[in-house]
Amino acid sequence: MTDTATTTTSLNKFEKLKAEKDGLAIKSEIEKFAALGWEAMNEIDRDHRLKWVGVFFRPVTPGKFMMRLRMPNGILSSSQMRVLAEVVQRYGDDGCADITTRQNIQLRGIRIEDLPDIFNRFHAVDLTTIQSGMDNVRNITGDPVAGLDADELYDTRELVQQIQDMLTNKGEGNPEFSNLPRKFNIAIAGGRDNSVHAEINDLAFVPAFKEGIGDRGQGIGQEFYQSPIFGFNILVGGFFSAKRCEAAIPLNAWVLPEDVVAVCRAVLEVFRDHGPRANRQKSRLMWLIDEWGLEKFRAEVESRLGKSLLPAAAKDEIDWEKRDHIGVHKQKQAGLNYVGLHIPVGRLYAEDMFEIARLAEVYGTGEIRFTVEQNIVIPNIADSRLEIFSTEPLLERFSIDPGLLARSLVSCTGAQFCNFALIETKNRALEMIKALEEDLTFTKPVRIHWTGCPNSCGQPQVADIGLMGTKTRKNGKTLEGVDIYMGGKVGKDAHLGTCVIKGIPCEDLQPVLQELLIKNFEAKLKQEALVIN
Ligand code: SRM
Ligand code: SF4
Repeated sequence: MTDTATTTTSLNKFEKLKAEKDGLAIKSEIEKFAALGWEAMNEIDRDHRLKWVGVFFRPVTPGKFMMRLRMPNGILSSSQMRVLAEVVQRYGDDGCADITTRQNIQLRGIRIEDLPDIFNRFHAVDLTTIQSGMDNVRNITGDPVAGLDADELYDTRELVQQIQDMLTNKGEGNPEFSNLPRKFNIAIAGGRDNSVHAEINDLAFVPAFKEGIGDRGQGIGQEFYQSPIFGFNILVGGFFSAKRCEAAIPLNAWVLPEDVVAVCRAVLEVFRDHGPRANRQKSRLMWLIDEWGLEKFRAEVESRLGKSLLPAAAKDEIDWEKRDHIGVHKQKQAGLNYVGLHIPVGRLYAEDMFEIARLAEVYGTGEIRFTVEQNIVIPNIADSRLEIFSTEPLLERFSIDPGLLARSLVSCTGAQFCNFALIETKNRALEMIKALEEDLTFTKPVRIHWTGCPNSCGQPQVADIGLMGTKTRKNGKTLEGVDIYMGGKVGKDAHLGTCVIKGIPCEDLQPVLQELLIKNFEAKLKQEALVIN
């Protein structure tokens, strides 16, 4: 283990609890906890270690846990969706699920006594929650239309799965990577529109062609290629935290697809063994890169990899505006379509989940995909089935043609379930969008992201308008409020937005947003539109 980790004299609380017992050890104690009940459990196991198996104690709803799955590339089958639906159905009004900003899903209302049964059911359909929380690698994101998009440069599905298998020992748990200094995010872009937000990941791979010289694994410049060959430029160090947000920076390295898994392993080994562990506010990968400088970091990665990395390709292939995948789109397979359903703020109930599984089977091939915008894509729907598909009642709520504001709305969990939240987000976001769409007309989508606290799970920094929960004062009273971010750009030339207005009380937010939308995003008041017409 690391020089930094072992020589730290005052281990923080989390390093201590990891040093006492590896989080994965909890796997063999689930039956015991189920018999014991949540109130009798040791608090450290209950509140922290259970996160290594994706089970999150929720202080806001004690006794009703959240389970975070892993969905490599955001892909699942209808039978997996049905199992997830059965799990939340059991909890009636307490049970629901949320599609996350990492193309993933979380289940709510879970009771500890049901965990052994739930894990058995998951195992039977190849679902895993392993290492989805605490100091582990989060769900690995890939292109949501991988293998479907005629313009894609690389089908990310297999690579994402291979990385997950390596990191989690095929879902069984891998102690090699279960004690990182902090969480870690990995993304692979396969299309031209950077649909994974590569720039906000600790490690990201973006498509790039290398001219002339190639390397098939024996060192630099071993082979000469007449035509450009495909690979990925590597970005490192992107992250958001309450104290600091950074876009990922180029590592000045390019890899062939077949080397991506090895590069992930090498980067993670370097982070695990040298990443700063003393202060949890300063332990994401970028802090190590700051301390060492990019050259030393790159050299250390190469040494773990056992070979040199080629310099980055001069340009990457991210040259499109970002798509949202909502609506009907032709696939590269003749006669087939993928259809994006808008799931308002990603919230699903058991009956929705059963219905989505049914639609995917009846009209598609049973496959379902999640996007980082918390929506769903159903692929492989034949041209001849589109019309009847569009009459399905579920599409009245999960529209394939939502309003221009609603379609890009993203929201983190917020106060309903998250104890970090400074404000309620999801319900408020929905009400606000409804009110704004009632008053305004739009000519283009505007991406509004809500996040309940500075942890930024709802990624306000990538939005056209980002709203970050805060507490603010008005007339001597403390109220729920937001700091407003603007200027986030996604797709090509992605960059982060910044805070432009601070501390607007939520009760005063609607007119402020209205004005921003009119001034900056070509929105018009409906009244005004009527007058002009
Ligand atoms: Fe997050 C912690 C929810 C994506 C940055 N995040 C949490 C916790 C676990 C806090 C907690 O224990 O209550 C939240 C669980 C609430 C709940 O009950 O749902 C939580 N994060 C989420 C999700 C569900 C938001 C959503 O509604 O979609 C996302 C789950 C993704 C997944 O499937 O794994 C989620 N979180 C993110 C992202 C966005 C991303 O990855 O693109 C970020 C910013 C990017 C990043 O991490 O660099 C993010 N979450 C954080 C942080 C700040 C990390 C830091 O370095 O300080 C925390 C707090 C922490 O880790 O200490 C946090
Ligand atoms: Fe919770 Fe804050 Fe993350 Fe929202 S941003 S889910 S409130 S930790």
